[in-house]
Amino acid sequence: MEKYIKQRGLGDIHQKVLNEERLSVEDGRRLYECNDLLALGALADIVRVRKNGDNAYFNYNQHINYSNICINLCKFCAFGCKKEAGIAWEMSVDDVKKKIREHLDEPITEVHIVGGCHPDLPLEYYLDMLRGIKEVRPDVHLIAFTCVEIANFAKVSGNSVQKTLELLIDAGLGSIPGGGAEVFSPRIRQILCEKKLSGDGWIEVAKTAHRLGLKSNATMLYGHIETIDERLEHMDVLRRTQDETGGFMSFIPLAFHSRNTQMSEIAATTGVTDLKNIAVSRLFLDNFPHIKAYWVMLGAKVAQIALSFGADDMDGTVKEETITHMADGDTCQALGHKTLIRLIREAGRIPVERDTLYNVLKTF
Ligand code: V47
Repeated sequence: MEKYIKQRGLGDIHQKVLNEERLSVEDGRRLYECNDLLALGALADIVRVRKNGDNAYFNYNQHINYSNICINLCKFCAFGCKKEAGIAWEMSVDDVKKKIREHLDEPITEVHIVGGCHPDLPLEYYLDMLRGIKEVRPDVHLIAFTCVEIANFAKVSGNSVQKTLELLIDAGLGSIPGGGAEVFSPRIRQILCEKKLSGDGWIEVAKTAHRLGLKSNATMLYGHIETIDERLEHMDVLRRTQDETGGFMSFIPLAFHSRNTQMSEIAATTGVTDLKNIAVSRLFLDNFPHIKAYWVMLGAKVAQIALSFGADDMDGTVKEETITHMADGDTCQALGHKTLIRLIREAGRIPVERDTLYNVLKTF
């Protein structure tokens, strides 16, 4: 394998990986420019094994998208809409509790809650939602509200981000999902989502959360108009933040789905691009414990193959997802744990059921 990687001109990067030396942005660029996927996979696999052995994680989770009403109306999003739009919805706390009750007979350990940036729902609504879920299912971990939503709650309620987070934690918030990061580049944000919280703002919320003891994830939306340098810049900001706080658990590259968005002319990402983003992120983000291949966006087959390209996590059972599916993602709404276990086993990995914070619950 060493000879093979050397022949692809990546011998020096291979040496750095073996020595556990940090890769530079220039190294990252060379990795993205390399079209030998197997060489990239072999390199990324070294880091995956070092960090996670042969474990590949999944969890039993349920997604709840409580409202799609959003003031940002990002060009890449088919989910968010104005209050007046025919497709707008807003669940009451009772509706959310009903969704939780629907799955009470299943061993769900995590509820993942995300919505749009609503113009006027009061902070009390979100606090009641967390408390309400805990009433129905006290043991469940609540990974809820992206950094962008949390900044919006702070703005609408007039509280600081720190105070907002403290109130959410009191109400049952357990950790923060990685959405809303998109690509931090101001150029991209100006073109795609100018109303959205800036990259700096997103990082500030994540840092505040980490200071309060919360763990969080980070995403990157790729496959639209971003350049390779913008992807690397995004990951570099995350890597520096992680050096400072250590609060990130996993990085999740999200493949852009263009249908029903204002960018519907953009073709779907290819398998090569998907696997490259998994492999390069595994190599570049040396201080992130986990790289997640989110099957909802990658499709179960590519997500399974991603386990040989640096990923060690497939996310979970999900149950019902609307963000990708409104952009016509063609994966199903839920995967049974048996399917996840089979996908992981056939990839040659050990299926490990985890909780949100990556504590091992069961090894299969
Ligand atoms: O913030 C929106 C992205 C994110 C589209 O933390 C789109 O474990 C593709 O962040 N095509 C929400 N992506 C999903 C998310 C997530 C998913 C799974 C696990 C975790 C985690 C986080 O989806 C949004 C946005 O970045 N998104 N529209 C689209 N058309």
